[in-house]
Order: sequence, then structure tokens, then C-alpha cells
Amino acid sequence: VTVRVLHDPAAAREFLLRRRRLEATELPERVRAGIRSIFGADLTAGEVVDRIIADVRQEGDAALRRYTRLLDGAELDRLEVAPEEIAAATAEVPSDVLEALRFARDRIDAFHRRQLRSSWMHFDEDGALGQIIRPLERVGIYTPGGRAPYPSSLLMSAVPARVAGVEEIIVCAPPERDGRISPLILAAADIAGVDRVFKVGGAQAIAAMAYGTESVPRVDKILGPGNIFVVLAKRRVYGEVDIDQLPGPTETLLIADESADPALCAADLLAQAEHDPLASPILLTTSAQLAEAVKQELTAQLPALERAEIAGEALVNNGLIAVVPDLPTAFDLANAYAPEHLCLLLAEPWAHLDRVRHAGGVFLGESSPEVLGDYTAGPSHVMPTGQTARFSSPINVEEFLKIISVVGINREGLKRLGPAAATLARAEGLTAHARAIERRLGS
Ligand code: HSO
Ligand code: ZN
Repeated sequence: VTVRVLHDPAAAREFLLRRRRLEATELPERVRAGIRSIFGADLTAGEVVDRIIADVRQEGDAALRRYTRLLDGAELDRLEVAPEEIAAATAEVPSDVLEALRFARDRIDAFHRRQLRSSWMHFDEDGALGQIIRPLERVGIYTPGGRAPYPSSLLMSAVPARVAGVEEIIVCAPPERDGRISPLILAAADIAGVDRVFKVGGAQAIAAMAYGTESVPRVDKILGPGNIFVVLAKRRVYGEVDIDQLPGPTETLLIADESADPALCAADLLAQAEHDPLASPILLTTSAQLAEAVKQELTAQLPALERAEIAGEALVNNGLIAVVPDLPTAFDLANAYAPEHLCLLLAEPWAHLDRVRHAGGVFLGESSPEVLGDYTAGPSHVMPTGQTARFSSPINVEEFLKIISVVGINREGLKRLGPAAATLARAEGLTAHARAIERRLGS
């Protein structure tokens, strides 16, 4: 496996800004064959999702059971995980893993408590104005199966929701063929304080949480990563419910100078690469020597990895080592790319923090690798991908709160604010509006 190395910043820029459109994702032949056998036609991912959503809206649980049989190979009677199953799952998970999950939970909890905002009210002679903050009532977290059944990701959405005061948190996860959900996921759900877990995956889970079925309650917001079908389904139901984001393959961009350790640069790139053949591991460096050394380290470290095949594919598909003339150029490229993770392996990382404009998270220095952020640092590891860091943020407490504006104007205030309101109402041709004010002012 060789990773591409570019010495021209313009070429690096072009590579980084290639557009990767969701809908253009090629489905593997295995998946296309599955679609043909289930739907009797060569449907696109979008068409599959439309069919599934329509069926779940129309048939409820019956559609969930049917798709779970067809897609997950599991025959389910009860869709909800029973409390005994959660207890049994927790007993199956090694105690050091449970301890680590609790440790991570406490760190995430503490970090998010610092974000909590209070309602406020401003009083003056015109009365009171303010904002009251209310948590969402019910949220649904999707936890994927397959290559990415990460208990950590469940903590990273459920714990901030709990801190925000969400009343009910439900989880949907696809069952295995034997009708079970991974004990690790169930244990994590329990530790995170999730209220109910359902054995439903894919677009059908998103539809169920958006519209509700006999078993699965309708939620106010859907969160969590998933495959192309899940992401397209989230996009389709947005508006009916809120969603967190449309997560794409993970990205890490390192900016390193000659002080960086090539073995650690390679280790950090591989850590990201092993997630997904579509992951993007990228290094921008001012040192041609470091570039060469990291390239060699990648080749040396890759074969020993359990997921060498996935990581190798990611490196070949989307990997890049670019040598740039100076750090400002590196930060320009990084900001244009707007990576999910931006890691500064620099002699003085803090001196450059001001240059960071767009990133999901920034990780400063050798002791602060992205992988700590994946598990125990505290901030949610659910961060914006696919350049959406230009306008969106990692999951945080605010995600689960909404604001209600409070208007409590008194008699004095009415006299001061009323006339201009009535004038504007008449200018808009809205006489009933104007009269509603004028009646109060006695005019
Ligand atoms: N780095 C991934 C999250 C993750 N890592 C889960 C390990 N488990 C996307 O930010
Ligand atoms: Zn990770």
C-alpha cells in the first residue's frame, strides 16, 4: 500500500476539495443483489429508503418485522429489548470494560455540565423579556451494526442528552441473526441512562422513530451515524423531526512540523483509517523529511493491524501526505477542507490555535491524540464531517435544548411600543393587526 504524496499545495487543495456526494455513493454488488431480491428491481439507495419509509408509515410494526427478517435475517416477536436482556448483557461484558465505560460516561457528563445555560429574564420599565430553555421531550439514538457497533458513540450522544434534561432517550440498533443486540451496546445504553432499546436497524429504524409505530414511540430528534440508507432516511424525515447531522466517513487532518514523531503521525492516521475504507487520513507538513518518514511508518505499521485491509483501502482511496511551504499554507488548506478532526503535532500548537477556522475538534500536541477524544477526553466524538464543520458543531448540550421567547410587556411598554407596531401593521395592509393594538391604546 502506498499513500499519495504531493509537493504542490495547489494539487493538495484540489485533492482535498473533490466533491463527494452522498447520492453518488456506489452500492457494492452484494448490496445491489440484495435490493433486487427484496424489491424485485434495481432500485437506488434513495428509492429503497423511500419504499421503506412509506411501508413503515403504513404498516407500523409489521413493516419493521418484515424488514428485520429480510435485511438482518432475524425473526422477532418483541421489538423492544426486555429489562432482563439488559441485565444479562451487562453480566456478559468484562468488568474492566464496564469500568472504562463508566469512566468515559463520567468524563462526558462533567464536560457537558459546563455547557448548561440557564433561562434568563430582563426587566425594565416596559416589562419583561427573556428566554426560557426547555429540553426536548424524547430523542432517539441510532446505533449502527456491521462494521461500526460502537458503544462509545452511544455514550457520546446519550450522555449529553441526559445532561440537557431530555425526558426519554430511546435507542434503535439492528439485531444479529439470532435476534440479539451486542451486549456491549446494551451495557453502554444502560450506563448512559438510556430508557428503552429497540431491535430495529436501517432506514426502517429512522422511519419508526420519525413517525412512531405500535412499539416504537415517535421522537422529537434523531441522532447517530449509520450507513448510506440510514443517512438518506435521516435526510428524508428531517422537518418531521429534527436530526443531528448527516454523518459521513470520518476524517482526520494532521498538521505536523519537523518536531513531530513520524511513528505517532502514522499511528494517528491509521487509527482513523481503520474505521472505514472511505475514511480520510491526511497529513500536511512543512517537512519533506517527515513526509518521507511517515510514509515509511505507514507501510511498516499497517500489516500488524487487525483491520489492515480497511485501513489500507482508506489510505489508498483518500489518504494524502502533502508537503507545504509553511504553516499558514497548511492552515489555509485545513480550513478549506474543514476536517472533522484537526490534530496539531507542532512544537508550539497553542501558538497556532487562532488560525483554526473550521474543524469539528482540534487536538493540540503529542499528548492529546484524537483517539483520546474518541473515548475519554469529554467532548462528544460525534463531530461534523464532509465539510459541514463550516456551519455546524459537534454534538453538545444545546443540541437537546430549545428556547422559548418570553414577552411580558406592561401598560407603559404597550404605550411605547404600540404606535410603531400599528403603523407597520397598516403598512403591511394588516388592519386587524393594527386594530388589536389601537383598541388597547384607546384610539
Ligand atoms: N473516530 C470516530 C469515532 C469512534 N472512534 C468511535 C472509535 N470509536 C469518528 O469520530
Ligand atoms: Zn475513532
